[in-house]
Amino acid sequence: QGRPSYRPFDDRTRAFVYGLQPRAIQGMLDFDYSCGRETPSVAAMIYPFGGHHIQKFYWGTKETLLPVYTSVEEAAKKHPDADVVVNFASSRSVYSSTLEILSFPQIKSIALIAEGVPERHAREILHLAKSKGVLIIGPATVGGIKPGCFRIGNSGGMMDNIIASKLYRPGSVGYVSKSGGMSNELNNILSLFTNGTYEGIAIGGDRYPGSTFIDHLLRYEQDPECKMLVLLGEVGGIEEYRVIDAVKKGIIRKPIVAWAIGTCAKMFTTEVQFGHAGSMANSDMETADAKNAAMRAAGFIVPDTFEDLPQVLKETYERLVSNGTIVPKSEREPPVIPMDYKWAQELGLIRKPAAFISTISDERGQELLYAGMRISEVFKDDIGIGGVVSLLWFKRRLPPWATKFIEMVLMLTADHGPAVSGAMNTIVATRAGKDLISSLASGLLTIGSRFGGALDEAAAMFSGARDTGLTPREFVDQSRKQNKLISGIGHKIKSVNNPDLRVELVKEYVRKNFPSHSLLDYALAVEKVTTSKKDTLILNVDGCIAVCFVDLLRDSGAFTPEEADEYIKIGTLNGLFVLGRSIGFIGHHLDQKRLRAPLYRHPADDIFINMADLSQPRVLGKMQ
Ligand code: Q5B
Repeated sequence: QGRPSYRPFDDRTRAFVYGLQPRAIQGMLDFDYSCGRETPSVAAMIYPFGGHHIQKFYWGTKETLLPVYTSVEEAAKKHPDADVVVNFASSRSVYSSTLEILSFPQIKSIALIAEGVPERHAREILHLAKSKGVLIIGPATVGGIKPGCFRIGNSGGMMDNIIASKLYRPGSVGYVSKSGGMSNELNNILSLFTNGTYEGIAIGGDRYPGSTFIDHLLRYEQDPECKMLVLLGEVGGIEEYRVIDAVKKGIIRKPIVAWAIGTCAKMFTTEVQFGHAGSMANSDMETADAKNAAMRAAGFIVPDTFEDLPQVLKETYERLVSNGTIVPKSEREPPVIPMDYKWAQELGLIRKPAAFISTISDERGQELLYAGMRISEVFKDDIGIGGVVSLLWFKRRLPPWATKFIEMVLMLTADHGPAVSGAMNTIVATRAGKDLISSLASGLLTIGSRFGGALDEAAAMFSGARDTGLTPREFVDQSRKQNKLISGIGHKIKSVNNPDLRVELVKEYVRKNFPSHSLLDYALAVEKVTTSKKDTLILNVDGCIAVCFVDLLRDSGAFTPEEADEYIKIGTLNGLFVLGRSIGFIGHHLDQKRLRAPLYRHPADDIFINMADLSQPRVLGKMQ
């Protein structure tokens, strides 16, 4: 990409992120934006599962789309400018994915984030990468950061940390450390005591990192923009000695401040493994003290303690400024990075009205709640489906006689044979090849004011008539005058002589268990009037359930009069029929499926088609 080999990342670097890591990618894009980059550093994601798609990210306050490819090949073909891969593949798949990535010559650097990569795999990757001249950072690392240019994954921490450490613009100090956490600390110290980080790499704590201290320090040595080096080594391994050798041989000549962490190891009576896989001294020369002494002897600037590191960094930096090696640039205003909504909310900086209010259930805690009742309690108290309906529909526990009544209604209305309108439509839809939900919906959509959906209107009409003091006869006469059918009265096949036993069961239960059933009594008096005219004009199942439910709402003591009226108005009662009959409709659907029933076509001889008055086509509009 026209970059010198010592500078693998600059402000035009474009990378692939291997794995679905939306948070890390958003962090990289926020960093890019803070640096004033014109194009996002992430060209695309590579994720072998789930198909080719796109994902949305923020670019400053605006939004941008990034493609997700299923193969490195496709990504490389579409984005020949990308030469870095940040590989988030797990320890299980990092080996195979990195081998695949290495087969594309356009890729010049790979950061391996996974921890726990088998050492054999790490060494094989390293060997192959070396032969192809590819820089490997990691495994077991956050990666690194090139202020003002490019951020590998989550390096540098949260955006407020990035801004505080002035990583949105380059400084003059190149460092290399093992740990990502210590890198953050260094970024902070360098921003306070020097003009900041030029580039910082965390090589990772494994025994066989893909690149080591010397690889990066040699790059910094060659890079004219990097004026001062920092090495933050640690107990274990001998990589620091390779740097000592380079300094001794004059290959590294830039001032180098260094410290090996782990000097406290001598306090322990046995050898201690410090966090990283490689951080254990296997010989005297691998101790932090020995390394610090050797580095000091070779001419490194080594503080007496880690606490003195900021002071020696400051002195070294000021010396480079005074001898003109570093010319400090004027600071630019830190960029304003839009804060993530969630984060701002967590900090209590913003508030927003909720788009929905919900008051019946809550699944956010450890246990699902129905109107405040734990699901385990629902079963412990054995409240049944009637109890669940009372919680979710009425937000309260109704007395057992009421919940039993709800259950009775659901059982009574569950089905009324295949001939009723809703069951027919369910069956026809099933036989047309529709699935369960579509067939059920087809049946449910048939429920209307004449079939099954007369409960609310019946409740309103009967209670309205009784409340305004109409006698049953006056009510019937008034309805006739208004040309209105009384909802809840009349049935296609049931009559005085062929009574609907479902209605008888409801009446019997209500008379026995309800504290009062005044509206039922009123409705039965109305029925007397209507059946005297025609014996099919009985109080039907819809009407009977409706008036009894009004008695329940008004006289159970569980509802205020206003609540009782509201439940009638908002269509609660039809819900009882809908819920109950869904059981039957599903049964009819399954029945037809079991029977392998073919497509239904209504026999033509059962349809009277009359187009006599259409024998001459009608002319619409004016003919010329
Ligand atoms: N007349 C139910 O009609 C039906 C009258 C009336 C005053 C009335 C009809 C009606 C109100 C709605 C209602 C729920 C359409 C019914 C249900 C669930 C089901 C279904 C199942 C199940 C029946 C004949 C004469 C005419 C009419 C007069 C009729 N209804 N007068 N108030 N309500 N009811 N629906 O039998 O003088 O001869 O012109 O709309 O409550 O859906 O099993 O099938 O579980 O699935 O066809 O039980 O009553 O009667 O319309 O020929 O009328 O009676 O004015 O008088 P029919 P029509 P006239 S339960």
